Formats: sequence, C-alpha cells, structure tokens
Amino acid sequence: MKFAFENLLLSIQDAQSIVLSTHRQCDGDGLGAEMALFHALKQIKKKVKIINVDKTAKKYRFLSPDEHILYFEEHPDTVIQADLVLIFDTNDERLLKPLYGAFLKSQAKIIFIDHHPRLQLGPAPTIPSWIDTSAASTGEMAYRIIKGLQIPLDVDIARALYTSITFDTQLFRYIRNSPVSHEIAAELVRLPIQPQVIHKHLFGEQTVSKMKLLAQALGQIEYFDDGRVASLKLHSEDLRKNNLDPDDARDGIDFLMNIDMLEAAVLFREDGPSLYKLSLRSKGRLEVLDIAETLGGGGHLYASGAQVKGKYETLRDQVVAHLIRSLNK
Ligand SMILES: [Mn+2]
Repeated sequence: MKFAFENLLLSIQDAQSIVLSTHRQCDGDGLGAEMALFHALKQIKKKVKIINVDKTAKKYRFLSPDEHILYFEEHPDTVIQADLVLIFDTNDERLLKPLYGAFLKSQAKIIFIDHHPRLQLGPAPTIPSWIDTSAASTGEMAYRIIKGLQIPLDVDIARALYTSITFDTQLFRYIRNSPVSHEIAAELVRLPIQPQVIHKHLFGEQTVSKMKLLAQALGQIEYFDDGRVASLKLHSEDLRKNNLDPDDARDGIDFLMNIDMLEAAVLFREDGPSLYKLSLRSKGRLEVLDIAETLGGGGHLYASGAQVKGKYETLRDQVVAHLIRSLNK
C-alpha cells in the first residue's frame, strides 16, 4: 500500500500532462477529489484536465464543474493526450464506459485511486492502483496526495476536498470509526470555504417536487421479513419530469435507512423498459456487495449498486430473498 502511494506520487511528479476522471454519474466524492487535484496540480504547473463520462448533477453547481470539466458524452471523438490518467472513486473500468476505451487508446499510464474493495467477480484492475478501503472518502486520499506533493491548500482545493469528505461520510455519519475525516475537515474549515453553504448545497436543496415524488415513492415501500428488509421503486421518467437528476433517487434509499427496524434495503430506479439501476444499503449486519457483484455491479460492503435487466417482480424477489438469506446467516 505504501509502495502504491509512493509510486503514485512519483508518477504524478514525472508526468507533464495529467487527465483526471471519475465514475459516470459522478457523486460529491469523486467530483470533489478530481477537482481538488485539478486545482492542486495547476499550482505545480502541470497540464491538467478533467474529463468525465457524463454531465454533473445540478446540486454540485457551486463548484462550477462545467467550467472545469470536459464531458465525453458531448465530445465522444475526443482523443486523449496525456502522460497520466488518474481515476477517482472506482476501480471498475465498466463505470467509465465509453471513456475508458479512449484512455486505453492513449499512451497514458492509468491509475485508479479508490476506497472501494477490488471486485471479486468483475474485471480486476490490471494496472497499478492505489486502493485504501479504510478511507472514508476518496477526498481523504486526494488530501494525502496533495500533502505528499507538498502543495499548500487554497480555497478551491479546500472547498472541493470538503465536498468529498462531507458527501461520502454523509456529514460525518459514516467515518469508519476513524478520526481522519474530522481531522482533515478541521484543517479545511480554517480556510474561508463557507462549510455551511456546502452542507446546504449537498443536503439541503430539497424542492417541493422532489418531496412530492419521494412521498409518493415512500408510500409504496414494500417490507419483507418483519420489516427488516425493504424494497422501493422509482422511475427515472418521474425524476426527469420533476426536473430532478437521476442521482436524486439515492436520497430515497438513504431516507429509508433511517427506519429503526430496517436492516437492508434495495432501490430500483427504472431507467428504461426492463432496465434498472439498483442501489443496495445495509446497516452493517449483512453485506450487500456480494449480491451487487453477482448482478454485475460493485461498490462498498454496505452500500453497493448494479445495473440490471429484467422484470421488476422477478428481480425484486431475487434480491430480497438474497438479503433475507444473508440476514439469517
Ligand atoms: Mn466514494
């Protein structure tokens, strides 16, 4: 691990031009990490670019992503020219399709920087990666890189790192029993980053239409195994109609996990006919990574996801049965 980190620093120091990226439908963690590195690498005069698979959700507008990021879906003919590509918050190349193909075509060295466990069933990264599953966010890892390169923090870097850390820990709820998230945050908030404004953007921008949609969805939760397992379904089309991002569906399952009896839940976001984005959550008594991997996805032990095709009832029954089996093991 130490070796991987030192090699990573050397690779960055050696590279003249660096491309930064993260998984598709980026979240606050991957976005914050790449933007922090972007501002930091500019300081040491690297030629640096962020290229993401697809557009950034509206709630991250406060970081001005559109001014800094090239979206591959809008420029699919982009030829990547770089010495080094750093990919944050995933080690699953499938989550960067079709951009990953363009990375492979370039001569660049590719390195994953991630806190998700390596996939057991999916494609294992054959390239050198720095993976630290004890990190509560990729932002924490980006912070260590910036410190390792001895780049002083400025407001832009601090704001982006703070976004990563608060997003992935959900405002310090999920800190992996470590003081590190708080320690880094304490250093960041000494800069004028207006942390309360960031909290509001990340967690406090619920609209009336979103509340209506969530209320409707939450009214249709199905419970199993005496209320210890729940399943919820949302339509992407409904999100779109209400001017919400697909990403907003996640709030549904996070909200659900506040129910005291519940141990695990699954959210089916219908993205097309018989096409679902699954999100799985567990409070810790059972793991939900194995089922996600079985379905061709990945993630963390207690928060995972996959994209699946099939009939809703069949998929739901399959996933729910698996969750109940794991719970009773
Ligand atoms: Mn993350």
